[in-house]
Amino acid sequence: MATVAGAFPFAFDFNPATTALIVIDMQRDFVEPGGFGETLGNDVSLLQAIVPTTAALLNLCRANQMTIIHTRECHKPDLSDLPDAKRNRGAPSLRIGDPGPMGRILIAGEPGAEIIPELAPQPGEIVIDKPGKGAFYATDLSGLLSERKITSLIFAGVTTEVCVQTTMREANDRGFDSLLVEDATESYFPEFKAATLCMIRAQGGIVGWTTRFDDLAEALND
Ligand code: C5J
Repeated sequence: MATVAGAFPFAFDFNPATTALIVIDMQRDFVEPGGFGETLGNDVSLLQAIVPTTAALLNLCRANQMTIIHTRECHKPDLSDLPDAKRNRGAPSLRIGDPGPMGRILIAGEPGAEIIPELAPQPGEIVIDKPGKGAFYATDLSGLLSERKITSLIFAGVTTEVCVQTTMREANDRGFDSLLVEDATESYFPEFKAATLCMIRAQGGIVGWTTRFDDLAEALND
């Protein structure tokens, strides 16, 4: 067992053998200029700032033989898994499925839907393509976790208040203990990230726990 003594709202105990790291949607479409995030009017440089810590987190969990899962928010090329409500929402300069500088926006197999090279999955790591914001919706994630007897989840990725928070809430309702690494997650809106961290750990950890990367590393390196 390991204990993250500095976690909020209180210490987080976990067994690395039954814990998975889930890195949410660190895709070129969200993190690099020219992708979906920028078409929505966002400053993607904010998200680029967490790449070194997220890479260190991946390496820490790999060194501790933990299950590693990466997710990608993307849709089938025929858009059969894209509800009109999602495609037509808002006024982006390019919609999901439209051709952009990195191929069709958020479409599986296109360059923009790939995970950024700095955080590329290694052989044997699980990659889940998801059509929703939550990683449990319309995917094999539940089955993959139960096959591996996973009971705790460590989260990183983007964006904090959308796909990360949605997936943590889905995980919480399914009985997983979830820990979010504060400096390995980011939002285009710093105030939304701050609010999400508060919401997760409020009321005695109503959704889960949060921690700084260094406190998690200390727990695993002890
Ligand atoms: C968004 C995500 N923000 N990965 N997706 O649309 O959070």
